[in-house]
Amino acid sequence: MKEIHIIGVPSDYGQNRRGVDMGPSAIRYAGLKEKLERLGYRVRDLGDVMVPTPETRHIEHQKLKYLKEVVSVCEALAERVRDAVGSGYTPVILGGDHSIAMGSLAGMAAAKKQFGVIWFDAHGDMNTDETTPSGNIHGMPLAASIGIGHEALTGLFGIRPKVQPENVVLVGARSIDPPEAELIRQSGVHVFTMADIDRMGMDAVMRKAIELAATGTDGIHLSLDLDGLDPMFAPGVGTPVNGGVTYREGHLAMELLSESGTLLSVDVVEVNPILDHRNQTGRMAVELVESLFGKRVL
Ligand code: Z70
Ligand code: MN
Ligand code: MN
Ligand code: MN
Repeated sequence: MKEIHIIGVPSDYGQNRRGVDMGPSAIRYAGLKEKLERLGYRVRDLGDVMVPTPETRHIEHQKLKYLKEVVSVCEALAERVRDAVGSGYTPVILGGDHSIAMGSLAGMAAAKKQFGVIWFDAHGDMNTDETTPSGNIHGMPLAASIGIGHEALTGLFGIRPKVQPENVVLVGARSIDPPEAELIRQSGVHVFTMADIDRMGMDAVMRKAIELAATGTDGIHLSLDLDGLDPMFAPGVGTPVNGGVTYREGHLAMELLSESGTLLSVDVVEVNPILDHRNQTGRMAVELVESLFGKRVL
């Protein structure tokens, strides 16, 4: 069985609400390492990527807040991911806000010829510095990773694009800004909204998503934004959006991806312990990762 490497990225530079920087702690505290070991894996925790303290920094760019810090954190993460995957390990990356996924995907692009991405999220994360309503870079990482947006983000780690849009699938979308919707339509990424999940069922959606992300690639990176789940099950996120994926649909999605045998790497992002209730969202994150790595009832 493959060895798992845990990498923490305690960064909240991609959004303005402090608290997601404590995500890696909350997820570790919920027993991530022990529970993966119980499933039979060798697990190494590599600790955290260095993240500068926000109180020592200031915003230079209103449409790309904390650009320098986001880029430096992502490049440091990219090196760790490239080295882990290059040595045959499976990285489990703990955010932090979703901007860190640009680093995960940069590292994957450096290690693999071609890979697919399943982007589990209430949001599209397909804004650019020209469409952003907030200036928060966590609303931009998917666009940047397929080569759309400011060159400081699209050219991160010297690779552009990180992933081909035809191998990218959004799952759980229900909150998209109008100009962002236009970019999504033009980009060629695949989208299964909550309405699609209601109509088709999670089983059919995930089977299709896995096929789209895996076709012609070496495997799949899962980018798991906890706000994709309904706030009933994951209240500790910066931007809760009603009408999300249920507890059971979430586990089913992880089980199907696990059974496909295509998983290369995963990031778990946007867990905010300050907004959470007794670490419910941190525990949910660990449960989903257990299903993703093969935990079953019987
Ligand atoms: C909005 C923006 C967002 C969370 C991504 C929201 C972005 N579309 N929020 N992830 N939690 O500001 O770009
Ligand atoms: Mn996101
Ligand atoms: Mn989101
Ligand atoms: Mn957020």
